[in-house]
Amino acid sequence: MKIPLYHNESGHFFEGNVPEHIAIIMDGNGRWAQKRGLPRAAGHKEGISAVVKIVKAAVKCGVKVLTLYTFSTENWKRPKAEVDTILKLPQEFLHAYLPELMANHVRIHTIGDIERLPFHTRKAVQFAVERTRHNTGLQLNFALNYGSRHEILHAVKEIAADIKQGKLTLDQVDEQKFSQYLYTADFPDPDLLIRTGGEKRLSNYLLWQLAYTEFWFTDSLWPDFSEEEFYRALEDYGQRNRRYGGLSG
Ligand code: V0D
Repeated sequence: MKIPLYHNESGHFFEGNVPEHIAIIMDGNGRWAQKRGLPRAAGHKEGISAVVKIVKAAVKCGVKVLTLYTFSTENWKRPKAEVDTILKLPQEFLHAYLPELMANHVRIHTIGDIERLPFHTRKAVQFAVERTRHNTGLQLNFALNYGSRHEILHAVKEIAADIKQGKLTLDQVDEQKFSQYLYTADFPDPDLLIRTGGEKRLSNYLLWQLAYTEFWFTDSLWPDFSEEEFYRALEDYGQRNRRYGGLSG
């Protein structure tokens, strides 16, 4: 069924099903900077503006959950100076935009192994999670030090430990139970995955959760990704016929 969707101040207007949960791989920040002769870090900073823009657009469209890939377990392999700059971005972002997010009722959460992040990063993020805990609007998840295979292995080990301790039986382990051991336990699976920056791969992102997800790719580098293009992705999603492995229509 098509739900008449949305129109904004610029009169933009379209029909379709709004994805409840959107996951985004925000790729192309470093390349955006290099193309301009700037250090890669400048691209990451520019990426923050795009994050705010897209969060607000998602709020307007009535998206319920937005999960952004901000730092993967593989990103530690980058030059130390770049990693250090990236790990200061949450503070920068929250200092500039937390009041606006509060005004928009956004609730912040993280997925990933945040214990391994520097104290200053963790502190800033945990403060934001705490501040926004009672907000009831868009659920905004930042994947921080996240890797999907690690998440899955971690779940397997926790399940094994619970079975060993008699808290769980092998018979009880089904897909739904397994999902509860993932970082995303509280959220529905993503309906739509957007990847910017031209690459067409998953890069160890939400492997279990993306089983039936629709994918949408663009060559736009993340700092250039616009509200308009975001709406195009939603419009495109709204036209698709999702089958979940079965047949319909
Ligand atoms: C760099 C483009 C916001 C993608 C956006 C530590 C890569 C800018 C956050 C953020 C990053 C995270 C948690 C939070 C509030 C904001 C962020 C990182 C990178 C990795 F509570 N942008 N951002 N975190 N980039």
